[in-house]
Amino acid sequence: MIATELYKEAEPFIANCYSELGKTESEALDRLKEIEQSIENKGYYVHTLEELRHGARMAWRNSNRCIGRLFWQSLEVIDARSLEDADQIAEQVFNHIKYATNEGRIRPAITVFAPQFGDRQIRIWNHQLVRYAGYDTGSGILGDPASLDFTRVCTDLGWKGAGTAYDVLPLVIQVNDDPPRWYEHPEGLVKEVQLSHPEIERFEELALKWYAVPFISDMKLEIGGITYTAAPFNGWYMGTEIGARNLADFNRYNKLPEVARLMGLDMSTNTSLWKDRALVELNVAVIHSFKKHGVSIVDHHTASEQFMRFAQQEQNNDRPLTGRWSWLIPPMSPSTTPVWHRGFDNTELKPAYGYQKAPYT
Ligand code: HEM
Ligand code: NRG
Repeated sequence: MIATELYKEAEPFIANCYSELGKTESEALDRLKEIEQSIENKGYYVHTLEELRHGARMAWRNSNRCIGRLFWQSLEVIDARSLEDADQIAEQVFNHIKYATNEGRIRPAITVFAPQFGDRQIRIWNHQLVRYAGYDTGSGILGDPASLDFTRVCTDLGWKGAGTAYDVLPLVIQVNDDPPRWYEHPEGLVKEVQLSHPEIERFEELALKWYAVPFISDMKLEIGGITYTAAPFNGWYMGTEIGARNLADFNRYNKLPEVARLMGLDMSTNTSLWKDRALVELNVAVIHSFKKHGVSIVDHHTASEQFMRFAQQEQNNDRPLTGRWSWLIPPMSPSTTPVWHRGFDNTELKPAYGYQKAPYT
């Protein structure tokens, strides 16, 4: 970004950020002078810890596709901007996983690595810090079909999975133009939940499981014109993400037929609604199992109620509420939630989390 553009982005960010933090206008103006000087001398400016912390929280608050935004102020922001070396970055990522997992009492957190500058950037190649591999075996896909491409990348880098349907992919880190480096997660770091059902005893025979924490690691964080290309963040799961998508989609783990068979449903006709009935019990199992093992999770009804409180809270604070309806409605029984019955303005505010091109394509 050229200098004048950078300043143009910094200005509204500092104004909003400082006003939200209860600082005076003269503090904001002083800071903007300093930023202007820094941009003129060096071509960039460096966020204070306070700006980084509040900026990352504002970006969550501005995430139109996120139903979990009520808790935006509780985001823990870990400043890792001083790290330059892939080994150190990997270690910091593993610290994040441990901190956030917290033996199941999940803490929303983001680790922010050094921002992009010119053609220098840090990238985490994984879509999520923890995700299962997918293999094309020639006679069907083993594991998570969503991971096929990235799994091939890992294999080409020299990684070899155990060959189960739930192999945790390695962490892949690239610093600038150096070749990417891969790291196996330390033993015992990745928490997983085995699925059981509160009434259907034989459910365990399906041997389903999922990892405890979603850590998105391929999005960029943009604050005041500065782009953080490596800034993995996590909250906790909404049950339907696992039960109505990851394990249920026909192009993911496709488990509805197995669940329906176990339940003895009539699968010869659509009119038995066997998919719908299997979907409900699979989702019951996900919520039940996470709770049973003390792992934070929210059901889609509670998440929708929390989102409506967030909407009210934004209105009370005279901030515009933005959202993308098609993402905010949960993928099962959406019309039973209040989110279904209203509309949202999908204007994209900044600071923001954004997509970036995969480094391996
Ligand atoms: C998307 C829930 C925390 C930022 C989503 C989605 C759900 C969700 C259900 C839609 C995902 C999908 O359909 O694939 C939650 C819950 C949280 C939480 C229950 C618990 C605290 C966070 C945090 C951040 C965040 C901590 C960032 C600091 C986002 C973003 C998206 C998103 C950027 C869009 C992702 C994309 O476009 O792929 N969230 N979230 N969320 N969330 Fe949250
Ligand atoms: N649907 C994806 C995860 C997307 C983000 N979801 C969250 N984010 N809950 C999946 O793995 O199912 N978060 O930061 O908590």
